[in-house]
Amino acid sequence: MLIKRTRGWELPERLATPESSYLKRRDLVRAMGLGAAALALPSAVMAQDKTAPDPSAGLYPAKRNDKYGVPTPMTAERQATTYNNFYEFGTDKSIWREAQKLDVRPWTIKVGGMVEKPFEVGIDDLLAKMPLEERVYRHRCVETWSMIVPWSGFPVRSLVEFCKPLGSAKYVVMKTLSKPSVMREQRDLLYPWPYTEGLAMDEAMNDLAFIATGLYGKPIPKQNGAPLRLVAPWKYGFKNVKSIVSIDFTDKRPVSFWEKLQSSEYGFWANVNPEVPHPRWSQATEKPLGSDARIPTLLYNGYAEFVSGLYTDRKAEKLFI
Ligand SMILES: Nc1nc2c(c(=O)[nH]1)N[C@H]1C(S)=C(S)[C@@H](COP(=O)(O)O)O[C@H]1N2
Ligand SMILES: [Mo]
Repeated sequence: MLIKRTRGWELPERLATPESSYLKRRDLVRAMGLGAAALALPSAVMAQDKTAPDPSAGLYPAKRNDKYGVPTPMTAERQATTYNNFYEFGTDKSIWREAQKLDVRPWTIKVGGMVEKPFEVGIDDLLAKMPLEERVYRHRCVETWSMIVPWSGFPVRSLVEFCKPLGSAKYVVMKTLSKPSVMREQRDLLYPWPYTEGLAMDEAMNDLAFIATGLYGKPIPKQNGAPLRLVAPWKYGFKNVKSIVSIDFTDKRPVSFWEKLQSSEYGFWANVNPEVPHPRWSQATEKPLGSDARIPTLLYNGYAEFVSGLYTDRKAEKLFI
């Protein structure tokens, strides 16, 4: 236990694994003669649909909503679906294949806490009730890689209204599935599983806050958080909890997964700000997946006009960590 405990200190370092070292690792795998499968990535990703057809496949592509802009250039699908953070399946970026072991049907979401009446809902029943649309959003990981992808899904606001929270609720808390038999990293009890994230109610009701159930006009791949994940594009990527199984309303601010591990580096608000460095690296620029050149990072990840009003009365908070 004591030896493992030091790993806790190493975690934030591993979180920051740059894309370049991941790519080098892949070159190495290829050089060792194991690369054929790695080279056939896109078809392998698509192959999952053939064995178990996704009952929601017919819902996509959804009509695009361009009210919040359509940033360019779009990241290649192959990049966004083979370079991922999903620690439940492993701590490096190449977990997409391991994540195929996740069963996403049946999938039940539990709604509880400060609501009129707790209930459960299956993902396909939920999808039938929600107003599906596509949005092209920027995504900015705290590690400084970024992407621009077309999510399909529905506003968090629609989900909140469906859950009927009490007026006294101040936060919505979402958690990832617990399943150590499949999510092997969950056997490492030094992490505060299950992955937990939350938004203040006014953030959740903001137009931009989104639940993604699709990606690139298809059901969302497992590695990207199937069958539903949060997308709050003005915040660092770690807020965007994947493979959600519970939604709770509370009047106490939740402590999220990364905040529990290292609260000096990862906080509750986690809004993107190029002028506020991470304690160990600058946040001024970012590297789009698939590109060699770094580009400037934008305040609130380019979404200030939609969200800065949320924070005018919260200036005393650590808004950008
Ligand atoms: N359950 C869970 N959700 C998670 C993570 C994780 O490790 N586990 N990683 C987060 C981080 S750090 C980022 S940047 C995004 C990555 O999403 P993507 O793999 O779809 O690009 O997922 C977020 N959601
Ligand atoms: Mo991230």
